[in-house]
Parts: sequence; structure tokens; C-alpha cells
Amino acid sequence: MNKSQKSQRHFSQRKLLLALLFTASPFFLGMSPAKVGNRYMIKITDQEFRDRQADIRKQGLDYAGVDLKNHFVYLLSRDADLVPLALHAQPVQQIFSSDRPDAKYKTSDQVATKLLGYAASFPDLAAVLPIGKSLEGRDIFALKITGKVQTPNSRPAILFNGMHHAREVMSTEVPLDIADYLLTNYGKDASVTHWVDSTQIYIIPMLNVDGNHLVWTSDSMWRKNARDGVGVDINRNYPFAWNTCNGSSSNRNADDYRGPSPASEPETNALMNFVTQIHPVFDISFHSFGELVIYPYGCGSHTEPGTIVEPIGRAMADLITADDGRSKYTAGIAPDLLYSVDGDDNDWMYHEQHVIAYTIEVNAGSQGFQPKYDRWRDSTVKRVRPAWQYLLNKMSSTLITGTSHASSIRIAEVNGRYSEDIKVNEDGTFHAVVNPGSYELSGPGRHAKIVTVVKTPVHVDL
Ligand code: 0X9
Ligand code: ZN
Repeated sequence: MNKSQKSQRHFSQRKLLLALLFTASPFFLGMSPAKVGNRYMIKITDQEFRDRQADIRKQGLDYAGVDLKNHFVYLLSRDADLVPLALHAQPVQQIFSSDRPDAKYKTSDQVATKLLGYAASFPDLAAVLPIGKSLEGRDIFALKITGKVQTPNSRPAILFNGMHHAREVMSTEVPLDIADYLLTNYGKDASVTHWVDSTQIYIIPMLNVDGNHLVWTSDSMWRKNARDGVGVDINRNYPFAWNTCNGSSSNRNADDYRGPSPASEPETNALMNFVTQIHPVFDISFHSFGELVIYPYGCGSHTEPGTIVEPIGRAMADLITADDGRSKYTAGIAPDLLYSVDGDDNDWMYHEQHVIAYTIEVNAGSQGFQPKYDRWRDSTVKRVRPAWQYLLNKMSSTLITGTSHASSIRIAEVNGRYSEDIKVNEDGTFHAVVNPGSYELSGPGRHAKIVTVVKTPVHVDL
């Protein structure tokens, strides 16, 4: 059989199996799940998802993503999970154990090679930092981009990270594009040159390097890390509000298994240690899919009133064109847009480290986790650019920057509700992006100072 006949047979077998599953499920009822062994992406209406969420979670079904515009929730299931739930499921895709992502997406080695290549080609602008090792001993790397990178500076920091979830391959492409865009446009584009010379930009394209290995070698839909063959969802393992919101699972086999204890995983620790060290003003964690900009809290049904995280999140969502080429992304908190999430990176960063932190879910449900590279990669990374560039512009507009001997200082809006404790960096500097307005800055044993921020950075020595 030649290659094209083989792929045709593959294709028609798939169609047949899908048809059998959804038109003749009694046929499947008679088969043992072990024999079938395959998985299905299905979609149900968001109403049915809300009505049946408790049963769906109990059955351990994997939440894949949402399509808010068309009111669908995507789930990944095995037929054995699906039949007892009797959902009104529409088939989307059958996943075979032999399936692999489009070969143009990256392995962890290819990511490392790319980052080292950037550092070699742009030695004044980029340096590779190892930030920890995965459970299986793979290196996790960050790229640092800033003007005269070899000389330490106290510029405000921003972090972009990708691939908490192994199957979300586009979430690595976006951070790689950020690096590429900044480095290749430096000295040519005035905005890029300004961003690179006035901030420290840290990029971690692939946090879940072990999970990524599993995606390439055994399961294209693998989400978690590689802990004991069952895996822990790194994005449920952070210690803030761990296991407090019905937003994660204690079942080791579930795809949102939170791990045995808070921050039990080396990948979680690598990111936490790095954030504690660099104190970024902003973070974007890239995921897929759903065309969303999500801001804290994922656990708790609110965002604190008067904060800055919400208006900036909304502004970013309005700046990203969706895969339909017309509409924009949707902004909100996870419990409203998706489901409650506990133990994720954004809530920990926001609450414990005072980072203005976002999750951006790229691509529509119709593209799924692994869109065809040639068709979708470039358009996706290009459409996200205005959002991260918006954050870089914010860092040189409504920024309060200064020095203090304290370990943290308080910034409180004069006649307003906003107040925030900001961490002071080891070198005695601090940075905070705020909404325009007047703020009282205070530190232990220091006289408070009042500053007014309009649209350019304000410097304060406390
Ligand atoms: O569930 C998740 O971890 C993220 N969605 S995904 O489908 N990519 O797995 C959403 C996390 C959102 N959390 C907060 N913004 N706090
Ligand atoms: Zn994800």
C-alpha cells in the first residue's frame, strides 16, 4: 500500500469510528475501554456544561477549552467516560495513540537551540538563563532581553511564559515570537529599541519540558508533567489557595490533578523561584485554546475592586483579533469564563508577589490544541503582538519607580480604593504600574510621599 492509500484508509477508519461512536453507542458499550483505548474531543453546550459540571468532574473528564462565541465547551473523553454521562455530545475529533503534533512545532531541545542561537546572534541584547530542572532532569530555560544585557541594571521586569500544559503547543510559539520580534527589530523600530533599552524582558517558552517530551513520544493530548507516569497539573500546584475552590482534582488520573502537596513539583518551583528573583511588574502565561484574556482571581468569584489588572486585561482582549479574522478576544475571570481554578500561577503571582498577571488562551476551539502549523502559526503569533506590546508601553507610561531600604512598600491611591504592597528588589529599587492618579507611598519608618502619575514614569526615593 502506498503512502496516500494508507492515509486514505486511516482517514476513512477515523470517520467510521466517529460515526459508530455517535450513532451506535451500544456497539461501543459492548467493547472494553482497554480495547478501544482512543479518545475523543467532543463539544457540549455551555448550558449543559453548567448543569452537569459536578457529574462531569466526578467522571474525571478533561476540560479542553471553551468557545464562548458559539456557547460550546470542549471536553476530552474516552467512550467509557462518555456513555454513563449521556451528554448531548457533538463529535469534534478522534485522537489515536499514534497521533503526533505537526512536526513543525518544537521539542524542548529545539527550544533550547533557538534560545542559545538568539544569545549567540545578539550577545549585547540576549542571554540564556537556566531556571531549574524538570522532574526528569531536563533544563528549563529563560531568555533575558535587555539593552547591554551583560551589565546588571535595575529596569522594570516583565515575564512571558508558555507551555504549562504540554499539549498546548502554540503556547510556546508565542513567547518564541516575542523574542524573535524584539531581537530582530531592535535598532530598526523605535518602539522596540525603547522597550529593550528601558525594561528587562524575560521569556520562558517551555516550562513543561517533560510533558512536551510525552506529547512527542506517547500521547499528543498529554497535559500534565511526568510525575510517576500519571502527572501533576503544574497549573494547579502553586501554593496560593491550593485545593480550596473546587478548581482542581485529588484524583491522580485526572488532568487537573493538583499534586500531593502545594508546590510539590520542580517545574512549579522553577517558576516560583524565578519570579521571586526578578519581581516582574507584569506576567502573561500563554495557554490554548479559547481566545480569552483571563485575570485573577481563578479561585474566588471576584477581582478586587479598583484594581489595575481588570482594565488592562480588557484592553488587551480588545487588541487581539480572533481566528475568525473579525472578532476580538474576551476578557474576564476564570470562574465566569470557564470554571474555578485553584493553585494556578496567576493567582500566586498576583496575590503573593504583586505581579499583574494574565493568562491568554490563544486560538479558537475549531483549531484545537495543535493547529496546522503552516496555516495558523504565523497568524496566531502576529495577532497576539498588540497585547504584549501594550504591556511594554504601559511600563514606560504610568509607572512609579523608586528606591527604598525596606523589603516592601505600600502604594495607596489618594481618595481611592486601590492599595498595593510592592516588593523591593535586592538592589533597593521598586517598580509599579498604576492607573493614572495620585498615590501615597509609604515604607516602614519612612515619611510617606505623595506622587501624581499622568502618563510618564515618576521616580520616588523613599
Ligand atoms: O485551566 C487552566 O489551567 C487554564 N486553561 S487551560 O484550558 N489552558 O488549561 C486557565 C487558567 C486560568 N487561571 C487564572 N487566570 N487564574
Ligand atoms: Zn493550559
